[in-house]
Amino acid sequence: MDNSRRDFFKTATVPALAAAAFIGAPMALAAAEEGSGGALTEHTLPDLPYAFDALEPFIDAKTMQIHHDKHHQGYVNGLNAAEKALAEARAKGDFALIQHYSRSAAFNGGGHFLHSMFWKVMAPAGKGGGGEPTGELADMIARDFGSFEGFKAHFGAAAKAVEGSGWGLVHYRPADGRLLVLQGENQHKLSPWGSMPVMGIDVWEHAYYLNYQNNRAAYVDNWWNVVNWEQVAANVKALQASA
Ligand code: MN3
Repeated sequence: MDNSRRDFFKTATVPALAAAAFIGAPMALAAAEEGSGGALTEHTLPDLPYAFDALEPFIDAKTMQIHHDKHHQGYVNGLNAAEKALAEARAKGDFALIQHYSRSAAFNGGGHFLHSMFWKVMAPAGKGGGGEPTGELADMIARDFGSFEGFKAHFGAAAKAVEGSGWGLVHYRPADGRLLVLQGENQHKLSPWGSMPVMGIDVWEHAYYLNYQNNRAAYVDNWWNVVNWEQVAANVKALQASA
């Protein structure tokens, strides 16, 4: 191997994607070792930006602790394992388990991405959480959904009606600069290409069952009290800036 190629393997770094900054999920791209199958990113669990009990009474401390420390950590571990297995498959030229690890990377990657966003688009009620969006975000919502009340009705209905485990989501679509309300199943299904999440509510049972049991609708209705609209607006701005 010539020296320039060797230097590439030792020093190559790739600028962080806009999505990484926008979500705030900690990750570090390591330089690729020769023969390793390519660079690996180490994903790590982000800290919660508030205490476990900060969202009470709307989301209880025990749910937040288990959700962040156990469920989200599980997706981080699963994503790291899947990406490592895919690199090992490339190194060996053995793709016998390609379907398994591709699916696992999508599921766990979706879980890590969406939970990293979820913690940040919430804040304690009355201290950054709740109320209504203002400024440009308020104008976009009125333009794209008719009114804030229309948006809330659409989003709430979508979140309540997700079949099984999933998410109510708001995406930003750079091609026409508008917001979309979507349903997501599991951590990765039903999402169209070409748009990015800027806001979402986790409606897996692990997100609400201790406090609300089977009453997902009450959890979704109460969630408006902890939405951090400033963060949602910042997520939209970050995507507009990177488009
Ligand atoms: Mn969850």
